[in-house]
Amino acid sequence: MAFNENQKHQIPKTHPRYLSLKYRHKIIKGMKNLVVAEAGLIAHGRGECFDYILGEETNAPAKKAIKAAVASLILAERPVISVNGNVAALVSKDLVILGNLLGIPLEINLFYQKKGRIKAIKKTLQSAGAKVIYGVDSKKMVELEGLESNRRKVELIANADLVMVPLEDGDRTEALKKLNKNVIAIDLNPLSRTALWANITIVDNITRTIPEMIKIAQDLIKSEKIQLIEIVDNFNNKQNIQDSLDLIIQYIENQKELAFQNHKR
Ligand code: PTJ
Repeated sequence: MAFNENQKHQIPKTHPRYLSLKYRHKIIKGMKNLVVAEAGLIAHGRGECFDYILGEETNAPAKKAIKAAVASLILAERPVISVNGNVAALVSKDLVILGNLLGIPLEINLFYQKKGRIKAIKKTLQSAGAKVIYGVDSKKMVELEGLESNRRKVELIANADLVMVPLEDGDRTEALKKLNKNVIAIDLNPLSRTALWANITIVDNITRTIPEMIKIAQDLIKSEKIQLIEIVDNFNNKQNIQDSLDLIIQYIENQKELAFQNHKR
């Protein structure tokens, strides 16, 4: 399987790091067509590093957070899913499916402003099947209080009661929380400011998280409101982040023993 014409014969599906390379190439392609910011490559690399020490799988704490996140998205009155360049490059199709399934609008919100980026991301989302996309018309945008970065410019997010912010830099979650909004973060770094400030933090790779959210959503949309409330009320974000950190520690401990056994020369 080729990722692009130039690399046709270089990365076979049997490559042990095929999936990781596939997503790297999506990010590179995204950067070339303006979807991904240059810094998005660095952000992706940081994510890869955390994913590595999490065992590159959706672990039990992540699954718990995903369930709580889906329940709260169904319960919310005005939820919005925020989309940046990396998110659009990696999971557009699944994000559109999730948004349609739960009736949640997608809003483009970027940290790095550059001519042509919003248009490129809009096109990517439209190719993935999105019919309505917010955050594209500057005349409809307002500014969020307490935030100086480009992320302050929002449309539906201004009035949202719950915002899902996948893969985000530091200060917006804090600003959203100060405006009494609930926040769901998807972030492989359990110690990022976004992860620590969010109400629900999913410490997992977004490429696995969104498909898992779709699966859980198909099940939870049939639930009674009271059951959904119970799921959200029983979720403890601080404990869950600490459980993720424990898994990282445990993974590294295990690898200390196993790594050389698995790579005997
Ligand atoms: O498209 P823009 O202009 O809005 O910019 C997007 C980026 C991602 C460049 C911007 O928000 C940024 O600089 O973010 P940071 O500060 O690098 O934070 C991104 C976080 O996402 C880091 O904590 C990474 O570990 C994490 N991350 C990276 N890739 C993934 C991820 N988390 C989940 N899944 C991933 N695939």
